[in-house]
Amino acid sequence: MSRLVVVSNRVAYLEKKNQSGGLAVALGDALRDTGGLWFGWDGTVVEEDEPRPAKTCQQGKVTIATIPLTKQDYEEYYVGFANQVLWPVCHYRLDLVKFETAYFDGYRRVNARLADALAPLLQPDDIIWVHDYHLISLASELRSRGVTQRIGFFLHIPFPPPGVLLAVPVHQWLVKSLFAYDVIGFQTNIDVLNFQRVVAENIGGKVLSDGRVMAYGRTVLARPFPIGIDVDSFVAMSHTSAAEEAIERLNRRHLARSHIVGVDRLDYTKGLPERMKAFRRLLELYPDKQKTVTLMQIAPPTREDVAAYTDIRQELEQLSGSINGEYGDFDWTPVRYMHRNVSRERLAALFRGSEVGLVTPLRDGMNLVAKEYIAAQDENDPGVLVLSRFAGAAEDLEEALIVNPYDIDDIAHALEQALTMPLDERRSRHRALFRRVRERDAANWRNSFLAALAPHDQGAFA
Ligand code: ADQ
Repeated sequence: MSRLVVVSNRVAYLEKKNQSGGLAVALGDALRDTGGLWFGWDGTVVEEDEPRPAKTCQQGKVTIATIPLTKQDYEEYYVGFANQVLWPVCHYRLDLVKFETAYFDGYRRVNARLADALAPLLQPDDIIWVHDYHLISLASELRSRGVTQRIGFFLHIPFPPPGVLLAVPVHQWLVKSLFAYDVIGFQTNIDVLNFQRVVAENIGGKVLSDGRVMAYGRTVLARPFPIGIDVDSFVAMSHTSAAEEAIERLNRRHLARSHIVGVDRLDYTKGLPERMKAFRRLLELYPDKQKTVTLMQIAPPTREDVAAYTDIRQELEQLSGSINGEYGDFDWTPVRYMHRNVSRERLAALFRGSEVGLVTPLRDGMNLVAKEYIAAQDENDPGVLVLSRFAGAAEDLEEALIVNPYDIDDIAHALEQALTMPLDERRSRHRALFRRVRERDAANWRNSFLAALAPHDQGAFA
């Protein structure tokens, strides 16, 4: 029986409950069930630059193996190439790309180092599942160290169309690196089509009718595997007595007001300034909403070493301050804006206690918050999801109110529609959405990816 080896940039410690970040949440859920090895960076930055073996520890059925990064690695690989080249490019933000040769060298160096530390831990029957844009070249590094096991890659963020990807000077190298995997998983059909276009139009490869792609002498499977959430545990969390109490407190504190909730990492891709402007527009266009509705936005800061992230923090503080100054009253604060991580139980309660879930990224691989909001609702009196058409989740969740996140008026009208939607319509939309969220849950995502990756004579994992 095969052992599952998961590799991601950051390894999340499974006992930590209130982490933000979709990857940590989704992988924590997946590994807790199957067990196996989870390998990656431990999140620390050290001064010295000497090769060191991975440190391991056991958490339940999962062995965690980690290495630190040096300061130079952190700056060039993580802050540089991963977060100032790949992240903005994959989110179609060429204006924010800062390509430097040193960043690219750092990226290759760290992937090689990770391969050096991982290769000795591998067993012949392992199945290796690599996650996300930090580790595109890990498989080719492992292959050059003699690793022949099946290796799959899942991209959690969007894959851009050729016109955007080609702006990265090393785009050919990136695509070639992907061909060292056996299975390449994307979130949506659009991402797969973008990848197929690059293969067919830019690198002289071929797309086969069964979804496989051929180039560089290899044939690999490239398919969508839309990520989901652990529905049952989220439903259970939103129904605990602590959740009921939190909802009651929320309602008591805010009298008979409706709540709109947004929960995102503080990232320029999440459309946060546009969202606040849309809320202001709602109050402007529909004055009857003044004093009756509150926007609660939770946005813990991330990647504060990248300038674009500090800029957005300032912008949001100014916006929420100015909306509260303009519209607030002694007994009403229109925008409540918080920068911290919140426990998952509390989040579930907040989602359940809010009449509208507002999820308006400018571009997002999937967006798990949209799915969590649906899972947390009371089916007899559910809230309404307002969702960006540019979130991967919109491919599936078509009964949400789908908006253009760049169009402030469109969002404001959708908010009004959500706040006044009759109960029957809310219930029927929620029923359809909940069915979809359940069908495509975390277990389905993991099982279908691993079934595609497993050697053909095996299906199970030890
Ligand atoms: P993210 O960009 O991090 O993930 P998302 O999918 O919404 O975005 O996941 C965020 C997760 O963190 C959710 O589970 C949410 O509940 C949690 N979270 C957010 N803010 C929090 C807070 N203040 N306190 C506690 N928890 C918080 C990336 C991609 C997404 C893709 C996921 C998974 O950008 O598009 O859906 O990976 O593949």
